[in-house]
Amino acid sequence: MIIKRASEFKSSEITDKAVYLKRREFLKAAGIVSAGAAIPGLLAARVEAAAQKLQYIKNKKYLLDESLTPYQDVTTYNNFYEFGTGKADPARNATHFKTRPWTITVEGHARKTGTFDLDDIIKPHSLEERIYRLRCVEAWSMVIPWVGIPLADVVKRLQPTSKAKYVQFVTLHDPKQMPGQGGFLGGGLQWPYVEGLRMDEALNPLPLLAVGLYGEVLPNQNGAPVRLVVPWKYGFKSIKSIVKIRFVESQPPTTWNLAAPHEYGFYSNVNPEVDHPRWSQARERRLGDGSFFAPKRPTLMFNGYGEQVAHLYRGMDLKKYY
Ligand SMILES: Nc1nc2c(c(=O)[nH]1)N[C@H]1C(S)=C(S)[C@@H](COP(=O)(O)O)O[C@H]1N2
Ligand SMILES: [Mo]
Repeated sequence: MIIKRASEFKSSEITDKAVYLKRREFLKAAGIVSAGAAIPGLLAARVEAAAQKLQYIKNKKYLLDESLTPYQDVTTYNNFYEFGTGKADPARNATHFKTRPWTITVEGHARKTGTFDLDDIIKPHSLEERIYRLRCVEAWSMVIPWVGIPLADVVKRLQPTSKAKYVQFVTLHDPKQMPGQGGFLGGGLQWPYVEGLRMDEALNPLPLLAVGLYGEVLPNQNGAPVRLVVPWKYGFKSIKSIVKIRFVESQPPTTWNLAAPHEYGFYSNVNPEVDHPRWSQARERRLGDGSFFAPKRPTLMFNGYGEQVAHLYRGMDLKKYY
């Protein structure tokens, strides 16, 4: 008990400090030097947007005794192919992405279907913060204080029927705003980006529908205004800028599985024992750990969330269902 309390205290302290440091870093990065320096209109607008605070409670059940990945790394090294395939592209190309008004359309086997305003799906007063690892299939990982609500709460409220065996998620399709959807800039993926979870995975307490990180509204490059965070699966399951939730009977198609079925399966559970055909998944580089050449750390089964999710896959051959 004492240990638990000590770690709770530590983590919340880290969060606050990181937010503080991050803002200083942002100001530095934006070239805003010191008092008296004139702030050009555009930069001032970006500072304001980045500082849009959220109201939330810290969920002390979801803390980690690991350092948080600095805000700077979390928001400048991204995968969001709608804005380009380079890690720096999303931060550069998503600055003018329009995230309000935003609706989510619910379709398929559920009692509550239709188009809802984002604030009706995720009530602003019900937000919580959870610190989760997220590991990209490309063997880098991050530790982030996410702000959102459990996906399971939303799913239950929409009242899926017994025919709903899977939940599919769809990203916005808007090539005018998302240059990657227009041509080769998006790496040849099929649009819109789609993802899915089995119903019992969607009802597990871990997955979050996130609207923020580090206590603030999600930066566009991180999937604003709402994205999934499924911490025991490779990062590509954590679909960004969601506009549609569908309750379906059979396993839905998913973007990376469509693009390269031998490399990316439907389940995509983090598993150090099942290598990607072109590289090992046994170790990972933690963003913000220093240089690219800093020692890698071992990847944990289910990204360290086995206690909460291993039962979902009991009896399944995880080499076959990768
Ligand atoms: N719509 C959409 N969602 C996406 C992606 C994408 O290209 N498009 N990339 C995925 C991948 S591969 C990862 S690792 C995470 C990265 O999230 P982050 O940029 O917040 O770190 O987003 C995922 N969600
Ligand atoms: Mo990823």
